[in-house]
Amino acid sequence: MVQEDFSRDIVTLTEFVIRNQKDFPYAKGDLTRLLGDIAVAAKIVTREVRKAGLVNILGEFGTTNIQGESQKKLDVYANEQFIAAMKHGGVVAGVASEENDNVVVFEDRDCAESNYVVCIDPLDGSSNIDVNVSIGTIFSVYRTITQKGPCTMQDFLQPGTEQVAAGYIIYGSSTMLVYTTGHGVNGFTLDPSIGVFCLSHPDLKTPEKGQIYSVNEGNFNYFSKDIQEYIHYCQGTANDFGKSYSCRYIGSLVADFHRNLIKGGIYMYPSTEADPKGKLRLLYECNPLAFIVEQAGGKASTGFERIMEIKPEKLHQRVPYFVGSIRMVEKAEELLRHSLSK
Ligand code: AHM
Ligand code: MG
Repeated sequence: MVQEDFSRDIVTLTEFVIRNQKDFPYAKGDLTRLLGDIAVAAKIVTREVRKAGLVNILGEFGTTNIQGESQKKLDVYANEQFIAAMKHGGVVAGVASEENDNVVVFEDRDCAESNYVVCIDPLDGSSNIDVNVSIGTIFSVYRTITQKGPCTMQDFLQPGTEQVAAGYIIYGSSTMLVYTTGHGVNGFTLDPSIGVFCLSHPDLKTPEKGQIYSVNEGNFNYFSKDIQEYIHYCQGTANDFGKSYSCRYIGSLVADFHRNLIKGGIYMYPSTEADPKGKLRLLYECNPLAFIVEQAGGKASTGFERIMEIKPEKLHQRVPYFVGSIRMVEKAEELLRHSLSK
């Protein structure tokens, strides 16, 4: 008799999350459901991103968000898709989104009694939407603190150390979903032929040091002397490699972060005179990527303190951001501290 070989190499996202439910000490099945809902919304957004240019989804929506940034049609579309996916899933009590002034509280019974809230940047890198450059989604999951009834603001204003899961989706030459629950980082690539996220980057670790620095150097003259000094360090040869680093800056945080995570590097969005808090938002940009980078062996800092230890004061709070390979972030911190002590 011929023995059939039914083995296969593919591990799907769903299979992987179920297999690792033991890593997630809370209600079994809820996180599986939540990640599944996020994955479905990511596929819907991928579909729209892939046909952008062919259909009428590029360009301005004609509104601005609370931060005064004009909203693109895809920003608004992605926001609706992710929020709808989480509302229908029934395991999320509310969502804080870059695109909404206030938190969206789900009041129906299933949601109100659920244990999680999500902070999300539904489509990061908006300025790149219209020009066919990689964009992304960033998300962060917290357990609710509010005991009874609908979630409240305090559920969202928790330090990053309280995150129970975080991840991002990159809509690049392929679509990838990368996430952590605090037990390492795993990456899944969407196989478009079967419409399934498949494990492609198991147990991701970021190099301790790299040769890439990512910063908007157009702001150089507005950076403080110590930041300028660090940039000069990156451009010089007095480092472990004896040659200047490469500057790579896409202007899509997810894409810059993802490249540096894999190759080794540092991404910076420091404060400027005009923006003493920098540009990036703590809750749905900095904290989730900080959780991921730390789980991958890297570091995320304001230059002076660990990002994940900041106690948020408001929803759309901004912080200066240095994230990436541990030795590179430490070097930036060293120069910043040094200048402070002068
Ligand atoms: P967004 O959420 O409105 O897209 O803004 C965040 C983006 C990041 O993706 C990117 O790293 C940064 O803003 C780029 O800003 P700048 O154009 O000032 O360099
Ligand atoms: Mg953003």
